[in-house]
Amino acid sequence: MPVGLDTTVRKQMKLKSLALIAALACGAAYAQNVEIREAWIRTSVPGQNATGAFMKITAKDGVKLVGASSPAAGVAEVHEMKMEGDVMKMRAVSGGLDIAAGKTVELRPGGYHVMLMDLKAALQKDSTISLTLVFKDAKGAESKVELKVPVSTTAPGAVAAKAGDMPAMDHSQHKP
Ligand SMILES: [Cu+2]
Repeated sequence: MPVGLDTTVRKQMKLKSLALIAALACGAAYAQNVEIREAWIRTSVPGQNATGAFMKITAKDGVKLVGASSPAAGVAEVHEMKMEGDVMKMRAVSGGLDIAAGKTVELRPGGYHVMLMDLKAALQKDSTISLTLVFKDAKGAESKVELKVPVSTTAPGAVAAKAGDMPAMDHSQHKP
């Protein structure tokens, strides 16, 4: 009886470690399932406490964006903007932002964004900021995506589409 018990325990332990390896392998493949394009972080001026990170997120399997972090910010949160009466209000997305399978969700000014708060320094144009996004799959397993995000005054798509308008826009946004 004691021998049989011992074998059972050992079997369970083996199973557990196999499950862990499977989870890790899954996490790696899963991170590749999440595609992030056109990420950018808006510049900030000295003394400014917060700014936003924007991007397009696509996932082959449905996921939720549940969190973020960056060495440039004390706090990073997934936010949404919503009209409440005549007032545009911003708040943390509770329970995570749904990224439906195969659909692209755009984080953009005036909509969903990753809010970087408690900024440690002004974010200069053309610098690069590390940003980590945390996703959760349907089973609740978390995975992280590490990004190097350019700091800019406008979205990368807007630069390409409105090249002619850029100098004026750049200038106005550079005023401290
Ligand atoms: Cu916000």
